[in-house]
Amino acid sequence: MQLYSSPASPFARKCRAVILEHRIADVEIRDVSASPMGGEAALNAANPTGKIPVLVREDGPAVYDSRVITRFLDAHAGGGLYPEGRIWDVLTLEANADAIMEAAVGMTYEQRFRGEKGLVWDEWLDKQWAKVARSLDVLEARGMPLLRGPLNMGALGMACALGYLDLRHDARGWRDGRPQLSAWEADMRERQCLAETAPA
Ligand SMILES: N[C@@H](CCC(=O)N[C@@H](CS)C(=O)NCC(=O)O)C(=O)O
Repeated sequence: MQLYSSPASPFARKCRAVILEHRIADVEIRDVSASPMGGEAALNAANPTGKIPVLVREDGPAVYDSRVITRFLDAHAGGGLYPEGRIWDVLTLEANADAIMEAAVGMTYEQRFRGEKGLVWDEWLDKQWAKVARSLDVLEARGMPLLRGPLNMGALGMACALGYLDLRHDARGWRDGRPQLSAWEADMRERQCLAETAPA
C-alpha cells in the first residue's frame, strides 16, 4: 500500500504516526503535492477531492479521508487506538482534532492563496481561530483525562493538531492560559511516532 502524504499536513501526520506506532511495514509513504488551487494528477485520480492523505491499496479502492485511514490502519494492525469502551469519546476527540486542523489549514490557505491577491479577510481568520480557541479551552477544562489515559486515536490526532498550530500559527500563542494542555503536548511530542513525524 502507499500513503499519499506531505510532510507539513497534520491530517497525513496522523496516519504516519499510526504507521509508526503500530510498526506497520507494508505501507510506503509517497509525498505528493496537494493544494486547493490544484494538486497533482495522481492525487486527483486517487481521491477526486484532491486532498491528502489517501491510502492507495493494491487489492481494493483507495481509502480516504484521514479518519477513515487511521481506523483502517489500526484495524489492519490488530487494533488498540479505538478502545470499544470509550469509542464515542475517542471518535469525538479525533473529530475535534480534525476540526481544529480544518480551521487552522483554512487560515493558512486564506493567508497564502487569497493573500497573493490581497484578499485576506481578517475577521474570517479570527472566527476560525475562535473555533480552535474554544476547543482548546474545553480540553483544558475537562478533556485532560481522555488525553492522559492509554494512547488512543483522539489523543494522537490532537497532538498532530497542536503541532500544526506551532508550525503555522505560532504567533496566536495557543499555550497561553492552558498549562495542562501545554504540559501534555510537551510529553506527547517525545513519543517516537510523533518525534519522527514532526513537521520541519
Ligand atoms: N477531511 C480531510 C482533510 C484533508 C485536507 O484538507 N488536507 C489538505 C492538506 S493538509 C489538502 O489536501 N488540501 C488540498 C485541498 O484542499 O485541495 C481529511 O481528514 O483527510
